[in-house]
Amino acid sequence: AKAPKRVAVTGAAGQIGYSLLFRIANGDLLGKDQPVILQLLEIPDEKAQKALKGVIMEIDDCAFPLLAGVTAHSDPMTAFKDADIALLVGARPRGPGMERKDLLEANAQIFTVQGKALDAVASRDVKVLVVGNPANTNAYIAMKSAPNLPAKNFTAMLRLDHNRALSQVAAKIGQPVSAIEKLCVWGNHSPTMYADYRFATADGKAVKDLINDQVWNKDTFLPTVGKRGAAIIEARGLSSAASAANAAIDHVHDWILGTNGKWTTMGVPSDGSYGIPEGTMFGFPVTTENGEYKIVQGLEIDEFSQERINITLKELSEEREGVKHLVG
Ligand code: NAX
Repeated sequence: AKAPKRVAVTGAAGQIGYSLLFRIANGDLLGKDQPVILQLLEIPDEKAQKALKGVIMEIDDCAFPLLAGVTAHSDPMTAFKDADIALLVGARPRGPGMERKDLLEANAQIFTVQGKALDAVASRDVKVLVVGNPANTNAYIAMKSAPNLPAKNFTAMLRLDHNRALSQVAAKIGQPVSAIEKLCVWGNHSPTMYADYRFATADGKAVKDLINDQVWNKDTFLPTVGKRGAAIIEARGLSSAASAANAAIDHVHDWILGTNGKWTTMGVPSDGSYGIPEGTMFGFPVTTENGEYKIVQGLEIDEFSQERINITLKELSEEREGVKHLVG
C-alpha cells in the first residue's frame, strides 16, 4: 500500500471546508489508492475550534477507508508540518465598513504568516492552492513569503471560473461538458477574469463557429461567468461552497495526476508568457504531467482578448501594489 500523503486545509470549519474535507478523505483528490492524513487549521477562536471538532466527529463517523489520520490545529506551524498538499481556504471576509484596502491588508497578514510557516515546516515539494480571496494576490504573498520553496508550487484557484465557463458553453451549444476541450480563463479570480472559448472544440468542431455570436460572448457569456459568484449569493443567501470545493479538488487532482494533454486553467506565477510580468499570479491555460504544469504556448491573442487581458492584469497589478509595503 502507498504511504499516506499529508493534506493541510485552512478554514476547515468554514462552508467550503464542509464540502471539501469529505471528498478529500473519500479519495477524490489524490486517487482511490492513496491514503491521506488531514491536518486542519482554524483560527484559535473558541467557537471556530469547537466547530472544527464537530466537523472531525463527522469525518470520523464516515469511517473512510483511505483516511489514515486527522488532526486539528490553531497554529500554521503545526498544521503545515510535512504537508504534501496545502489548501489555503480560510481568509478574512470583508466586514461592514471595511475598505478594499483594509481587506487586502488583513489577508496579506494572514498569507505572510502562512507562507512563512509553509517555508519553515512543509514538505520541500509541497503543492499549494490558494482559494481564499483575493486568491491570486494571497497566493502571490504566500509565495513571496516562502523563499525556500519552489515559487512554481504556489497556485491560485481559477478552476471555478473555468468550470462555470465550461457549463455555460455546453448549455449554449447543447453538448455535454465532456465533449469540450481547450477552454481557458485568463487573469484574476474576480469579475475581470477573461473566459476564452476561441480555441475550444466540441467533438472536434470549433466552438467559436458553433456559437458564432460575438454579442453573446461579450454581453451574455462573459458577464454571466464573471458575476456568477454574486448570482449564487443572491439566490442562496450564501456564497458558492460545494462548487468551490469541487473546483479545488479538480485543480489539485489534475495538477498531481495529469490532464493527458488536455487543457485546464490554473492561476500560476507567470514566466513572462503572453507579456504577463514574471511572478504575477495569473490564470493561464495549462496542461499537466508528472505533477508539473506547463503554460500552453503560442496562442494568438486578438485585439478583443488583449483588451480583456489588460483589464484583469491591471487589477492584479493594483492589488500587488497595495500590499507591496508588506511583501517587498
Ligand atoms: P467561511 O467564512 O464559511 O469559512 C472560512 C473559514 O476560514 C472560517 O471558519 C474562518 O474561521 C477560517 N479562517 C479565517 N482566517 C483564518 C486563518 N488565518 N487561518 C485559518 N482559518 C481561518 O468562508 P467560505 O465560504 O468557506 O470561503 C472561504 C474563502 O474562499 C473566502 O475567502 C471566499 O471568498 C473564497 N472563495 C474563493 C473562490 C475561488 O474561486 N477562488 C470561490 C469560492 C469562495 O468565494
